[in-house]
Amino acid sequence: MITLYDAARCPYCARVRIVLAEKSVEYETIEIDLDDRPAWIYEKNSTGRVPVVEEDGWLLPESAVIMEYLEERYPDPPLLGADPADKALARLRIFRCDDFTRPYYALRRGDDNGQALFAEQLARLDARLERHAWLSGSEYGLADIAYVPWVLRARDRLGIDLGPYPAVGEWLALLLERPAVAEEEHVVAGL
Ligand SMILES: N[C@@H](CCC(=O)N[C@@H](CS)C(=O)NCC(=O)O)C(=O)O
Repeated sequence: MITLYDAARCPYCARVRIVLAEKSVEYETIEIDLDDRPAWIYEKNSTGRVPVVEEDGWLLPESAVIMEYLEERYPDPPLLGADPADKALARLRIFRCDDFTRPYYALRRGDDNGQALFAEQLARLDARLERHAWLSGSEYGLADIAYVPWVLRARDRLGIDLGPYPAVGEWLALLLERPAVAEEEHVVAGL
């Protein structure tokens, strides 16, 4: 049985929750209070961060690595396309996701240019999704899962209007048809 060291409000944990749900993997959750993290969490991950998964004493931190691990460990349904070019592109998007999330955090902190920087990232995402329905290549997959937790939180926690980004709005609507992603909308609503 997999244990997920989790925090409801953490978008990195949300990535892992979505992948586990897509693959119908049973797991137990240990909720970590991010405002008062237990000292033992450093024994699970030297950075003290969540998510971490544990399986029979084996520990794995870092959401992007965990997503790939789960993809290999539970290949069905696949979330990384069969085509090497699609796979590479999805990995590239995940690798560069920080370019999207850094401005999100700048906005959340109330940095002077946070609003403009995040708007620029949303416009880029919109342009990309106008050309291709999915970030992961020809089908929904890990890259879409990697980004959606921040888009949901931007809309529902930071009050960002997605109206000016119609392709992002359509992409999100399609994602929310998936129970694994819809569940995250509920999680965010409860924060
Ligand atoms: N690169 C890590 C980032 C994880 C992360 O920053 N998690 C946050 C919660 S959203 C955390 O544990 N923060 C506690 C801290 O930074 O001390 C990943 O992708 O898993």
